[in-house]
Amino acid sequence: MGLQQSDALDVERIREDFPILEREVGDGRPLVYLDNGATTQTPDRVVDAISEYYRTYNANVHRGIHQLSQEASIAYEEAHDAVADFVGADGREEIVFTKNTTEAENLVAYSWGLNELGPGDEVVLTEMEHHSSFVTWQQIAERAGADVKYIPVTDEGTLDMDAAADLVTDDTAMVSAVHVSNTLGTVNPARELADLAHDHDAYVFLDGAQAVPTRPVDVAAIDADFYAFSAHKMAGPTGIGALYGKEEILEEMEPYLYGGGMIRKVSFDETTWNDLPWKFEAGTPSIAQAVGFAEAVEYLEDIGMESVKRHEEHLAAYALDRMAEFDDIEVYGPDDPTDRGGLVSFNLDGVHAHDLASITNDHGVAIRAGDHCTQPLHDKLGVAATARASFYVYNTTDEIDVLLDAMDDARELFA
Ligand code: C6P
Repeated sequence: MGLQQSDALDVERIREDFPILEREVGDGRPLVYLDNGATTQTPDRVVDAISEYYRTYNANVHRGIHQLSQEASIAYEEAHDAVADFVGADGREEIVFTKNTTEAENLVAYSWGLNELGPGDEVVLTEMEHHSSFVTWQQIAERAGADVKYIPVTDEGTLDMDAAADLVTDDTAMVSAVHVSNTLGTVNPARELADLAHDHDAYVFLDGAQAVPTRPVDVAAIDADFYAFSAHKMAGPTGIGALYGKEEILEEMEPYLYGGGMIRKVSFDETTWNDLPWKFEAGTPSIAQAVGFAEAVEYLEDIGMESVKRHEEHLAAYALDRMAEFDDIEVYGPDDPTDRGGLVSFNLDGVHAHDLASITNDHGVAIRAGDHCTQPLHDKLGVAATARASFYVYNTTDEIDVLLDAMDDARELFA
């Protein structure tokens, strides 16, 4: 396949890092992987780092005096440093490794929310939240007797910040918002949301699951109190994600899970907690995954996150342009590609998104179809499902053309 280069990245070179992209699928078509919003592919050097861990220094961390345990502990701790550095946190104390973004949301909702929220308090979400934030805060607020409000999404697919200014009041205890929407692609004004929350002495939690993989993120510049993301959406392994939290807030919070590793001293009468971030990392953690996470972060740093962002915008702009050629394609989210992450959700007239994804699959094209874990947003859009193409560093405009060609087939089949 001739590769269309963006001026931002040497895509042809990058593709060599991902042998999976050489696969053929279906009836012998080259794989066109456009489901990166769900999970990205993993470059060889991340797989190699995990493999090297298992082959040469596999041991439990923070428990052993022996050399392998020391080596594993150092790698595990340094992985926190690498991730902290990547998002502009002050240090490892502010980075808690979790299973994924979802667990990071639950950690804060259970540990902070259940203890701090009560009747009269309000949690402000957005209508475009992923279920990981939506359901978690909805349930914890209900258990705590607090109310939940939603910042509306405008017809352009952006947050209605005028409405937000009215919704966030002195009763607000938490504003929890997605940074980049996994459905609309909208890039929300993270700093503005943080300032709004802080003006009312509330905390802000930003869901960066789609943001950290695709653009430079600086949690200090945003002034986020909490910020969450998953390694598997940023060239890293599954099974690990990160919660950033301001050190002084994490210090004050109760542990989320109890057990080994998170304690300082246990007696028959009382237990005291370990230092940050270990206070929030009970039990044997995901050590190999942490090693892979750190390698993924270094891989992305080597590419450069500004370049990743420009490449994502380039592909989103191309996809939006190509789709605009057809009257029967409805695209959801902002028109301006610089206002977007590198993903496009859409529907083809008369073809259910699931059927469309099945037909594109026959062409080797992997896209996602469904509600993308944003059912309330889909209700608001008035559709049960959308199809979604989401891009990463190895994708090309040629691949977007393959998707559009596959959609021609769908038109013919359903005509
Ligand atoms: N979105 C998608 O295809 P986890 O599963 O915990 O790693 O990430 C959850 C999550 C939270 N917030 C946003 C904005 C997300 O996009 C996701 C994961 C996937 O869109 C799976 S539903």
